[in-house]
Amino acid sequence: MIDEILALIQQYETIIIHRHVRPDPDALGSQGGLATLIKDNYPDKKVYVVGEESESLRFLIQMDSIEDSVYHRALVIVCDAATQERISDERYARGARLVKIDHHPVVDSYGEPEWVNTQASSTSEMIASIYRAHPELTLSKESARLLFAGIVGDTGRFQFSNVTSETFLAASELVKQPFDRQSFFDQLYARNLKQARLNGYVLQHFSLTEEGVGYIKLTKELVHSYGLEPSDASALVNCFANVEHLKAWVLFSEDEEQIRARIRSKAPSINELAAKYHGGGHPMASGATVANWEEADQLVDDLRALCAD
Ligand SMILES: [Mn+2]
Repeated sequence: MIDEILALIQQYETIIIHRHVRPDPDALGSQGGLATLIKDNYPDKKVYVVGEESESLRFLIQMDSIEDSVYHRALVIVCDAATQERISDERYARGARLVKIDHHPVVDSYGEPEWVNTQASSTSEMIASIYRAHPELTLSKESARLLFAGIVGDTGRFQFSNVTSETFLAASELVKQPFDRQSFFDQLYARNLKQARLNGYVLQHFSLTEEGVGYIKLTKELVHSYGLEPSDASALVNCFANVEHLKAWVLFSEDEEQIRARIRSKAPSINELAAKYHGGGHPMASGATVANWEEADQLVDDLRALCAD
């Protein structure tokens, strides 16, 4: 599969790389890491990264803005997006060829080829495996920094169960490059005072049921009262993850149209539950949306039943 994708990259003069909406470090890391891989090794090609900017992750990479006409005869590669509706920038379908690279279970098959490895911790680990399969390729420190960011983000600094020896081998190659790891970690985990205060609120107010389900409901009024936006709340999903007897947990955060549910687990798989609530993801980390707080309670009840088994 790696060779098939490299052959396609060699074949096209223009390559546009997309990833999922509301990007996390793996979405941006795999997108930017792949773009850098191509630029470093095929300097004559035109390579673009597109999608909405993420204010908090701007230090990782900034997006290109391109005309529609650039898609004509371009190769489009989508990283880390399980479904087409999650792809940022709907022009992804306008290229001459569409390729998917992802580590989520397949729920929406798209792309030819579709390279999916659900054993990989992150899409960034998959991109790093291209270098590992082809040691003749140049690995720049910028590419290493981006791919390392994606692996660190999706593994929670190498602590989640998705980490394998492949993950450490990839990371080991990446840290041979002289990027500034200390400042990278400082930037990735930097938190402003407002976020720290909201973190305190979540720790004070989350509920823990006898089945081991933890949950917190954040209304938009509450989040605004801390001077933050609902999207800022997502970073707090793991802030009570280390509490004793916790098996699975949800952070609900209300935005303008709906309530987002970020679901995590250490025991039962929760991606099917997420799918029931218009979402999906990984067995131990998924996202969903509910229309109102009653539906949020239903989701909690379903999760309690899962954890009771
Ligand atoms: Mn990912």
